[in-house]
Amino acid sequence: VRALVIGTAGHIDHGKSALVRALTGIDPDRLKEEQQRGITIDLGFAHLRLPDGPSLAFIDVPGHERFVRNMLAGAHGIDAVLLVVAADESVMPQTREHFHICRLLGVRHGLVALTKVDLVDAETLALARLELREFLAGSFLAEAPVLPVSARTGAGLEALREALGALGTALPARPADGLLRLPLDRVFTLHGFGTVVTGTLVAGSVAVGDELELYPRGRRVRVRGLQVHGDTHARAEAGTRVALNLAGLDVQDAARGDVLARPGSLVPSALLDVQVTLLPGQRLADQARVRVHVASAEVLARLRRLEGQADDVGGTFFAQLRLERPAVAGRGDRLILRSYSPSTTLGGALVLDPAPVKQRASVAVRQHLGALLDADARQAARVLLAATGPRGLAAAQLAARVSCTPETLATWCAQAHDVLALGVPPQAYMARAALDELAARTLAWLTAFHAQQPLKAGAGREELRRQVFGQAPAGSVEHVLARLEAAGELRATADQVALQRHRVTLSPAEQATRDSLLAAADAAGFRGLELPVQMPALGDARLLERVQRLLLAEGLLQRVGDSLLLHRAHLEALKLEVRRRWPPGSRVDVAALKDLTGLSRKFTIPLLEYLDRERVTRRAGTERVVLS
Ligand SMILES: Nc1nc2c(ncn2[C@@H]2O[C@H](COP(=O)(O)OP(=O)(O)OP(=O)(O)O)[C@@H](O)[C@H]2O)c(=O)[nH]1
Ligand SMILES: [Mg+2]
Repeated sequence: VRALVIGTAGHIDHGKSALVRALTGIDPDRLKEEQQRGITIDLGFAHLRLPDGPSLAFIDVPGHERFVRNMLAGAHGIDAVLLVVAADESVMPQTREHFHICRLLGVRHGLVALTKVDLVDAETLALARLELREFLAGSFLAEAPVLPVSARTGAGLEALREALGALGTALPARPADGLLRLPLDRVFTLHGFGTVVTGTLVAGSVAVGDELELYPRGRRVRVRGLQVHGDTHARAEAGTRVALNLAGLDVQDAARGDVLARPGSLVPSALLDVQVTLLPGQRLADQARVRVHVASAEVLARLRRLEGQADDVGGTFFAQLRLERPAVAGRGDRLILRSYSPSTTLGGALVLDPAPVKQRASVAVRQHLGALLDADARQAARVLLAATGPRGLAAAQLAARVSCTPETLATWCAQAHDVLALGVPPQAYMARAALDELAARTLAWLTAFHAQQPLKAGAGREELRRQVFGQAPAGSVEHVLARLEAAGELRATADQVALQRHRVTLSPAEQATRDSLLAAADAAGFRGLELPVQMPALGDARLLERVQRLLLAEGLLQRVGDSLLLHRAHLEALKLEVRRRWPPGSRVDVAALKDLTGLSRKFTIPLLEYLDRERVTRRAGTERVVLS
């Protein structure tokens, strides 16, 4: 069944609660104080199942100007507004304020109930109608039905029910595959159950047994039970009012304003990039302290203007909200801004990036925010990746910042030719342009390295990673090196990287030393040269050391054991000979190798260890097994 969440709106005492009760039979004024004083203080809830029609959930809000903050805790998630105007008073201050709030929240649908018609004559009623039409002209309610009703006599209630049913049928269901978000509007204990929370499921779906995270507190909870309008359900989808019984949470550890979502799916942030829309006549200076209503939460913040002048009246501008404590918002959320004291509604804000970096006013920042404003979630992911460059973004971060599931993001990015996913499943994303930049930086860094270290065959891979890929996500270095290698730009081994065109240039003395060292190693056969190479005949110690390192880097000499240097040719020959003599699975021991090489244990043991390392053999007790 299509579920519709309807919020009341209207001036104090105009009959919102009475109308909800007359429609549903449920008194939304549940607090004793409300019943005694005859006013609504906090949100009230009621529901109505129309025969063959949608299921209607009502969120009844207080009209008193002092309780607008409570109204906001419920108004953020509504599908449609029921604007209640008493025929005897017509449009009043909170009629205006609530209506403005609905517009700023992006509410697109609704009805107008012109109530208390039993108190007025036809002429007054006609006048009220006229005033309302004028008030609503040009707004989303301009064409909405205005239904005369009386909660006292019941007049017009049937027509109102029908109109609500028609509205519910006409509205498309909210997509249930979005990123689960349940902003809490009530937290209480129920005897025998423990902690119960309620809210409007604004996106995604939730089921009994789900592990969720309570944001921004970071607590893990489990859904023990789920109810929709008092009935037990196994799951609920976006657009419904839900009550969850939570395991692992004390009632004092949650509050209105907290948000339940999948673990790791949201990023609490004290910064929000927004586009502010001021109400006519309002102004907001740079650094003004404001109350920000983010879904059911209220947070104090400083507003940093990113464009326009402080004394501009009304209008729209980019800004960054610097919250006094972190909140979780979604991209595309609409916030309400109210003045710090006295609290009046100044305007609204559209969230462009719920977890940005600190921004200062500049042309570049305005362009960036302009691009985010025009983008859908998929394009927004690109814009954010372009802005972070070689740092890339962790998959969970990016998904949270564009408010989609990691799975959806992975699908989009797999299709995008300009985005690279790193890891399976993707752990991070980068713009391909940033990879080009990293590739260029790698080549430049290697060029400089070779110029400084002409005798080194290559640079350490780890050093390259540290110097060039320091901030880049894991996996990006492998990706860039593989690409450059495929393009014939460089050669890379497990721990060394060099430009393809790099050749070690040796002085005549170095060249001579290189030749004699290689010749000596060749002559030494399996026995090798002992380290440190002490052969004054080959040249001075530092020269020798340098050339030896070079030959090691080139792979022409290799280390065996702690102190032997062998010529690569002999080691290759040894491997071949072992394989020739002993088929895979044969057992080889020190004696057999002594026989093959004609050398003592001192040499054969390191040689066997070398063969193990090269995976020619594998140690098995005191022997070796030859591998295939
Ligand atoms: N005669 C008449 N009185 C009504 C009607 N609807 C409500 N009232 C009365 O108007 C008063 C206010 O009604 P509520 O429903 O509490 O008004 P409200 O808009 O919910 O007020 P707040 O929640 O405090 O903003 C009550 O005394 C109601 O009995 C109606 O249709 N006709
Ligand atoms: Mg009320």
